[in-house]
Amino acid sequence: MSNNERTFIAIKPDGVQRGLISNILSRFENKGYKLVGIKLVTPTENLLKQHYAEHVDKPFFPKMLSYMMSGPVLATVWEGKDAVKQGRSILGATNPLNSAPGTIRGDFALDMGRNVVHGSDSVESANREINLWFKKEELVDYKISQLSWIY
Ligand code: FUP
Repeated sequence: MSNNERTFIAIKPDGVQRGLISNILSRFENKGYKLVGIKLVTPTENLLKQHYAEHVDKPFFPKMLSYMMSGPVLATVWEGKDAVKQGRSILGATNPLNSAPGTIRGDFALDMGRNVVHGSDSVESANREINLWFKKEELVDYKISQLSWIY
């Protein structure tokens, strides 16, 4: 168990355009996670092909690519206990039909192709995705004293 596990969470173009940034960031802050990286990026095809390497040959990939390139994405990195698993549960299931109310997708999404957010699905993919989207010097290290109420 470590309190400094990191996960990559991205607010996709629909989430940014719909004005959901502050609502989504609040959920991670409220839970007790520490923001250690944040930037707006309009992803290139090359970046997305690496990010979604496992999906490049899937039939839905071209549509997903144009959706993901349609505007800025808010790329974030959050740190804290069980960040990857907790991050996935804050997001809700990939398919909004299965995502519970109270989760981000359960509250804001109806369509799998417009599901508002991305979150790493394992510690390994988190490390890979963080390195892909961020340079080392873009990630910060700092202490939040309030965290002693959470841990
Ligand atoms: P996730 O780990 O939640 O990002 O989900 P997946 O890796 O299974 O899928 C990646 C993205 O592909 C999802 F956000 C939605 C999209 N997708 C489709 O648009 N259609 C599909 O049939 C499957 C996935």
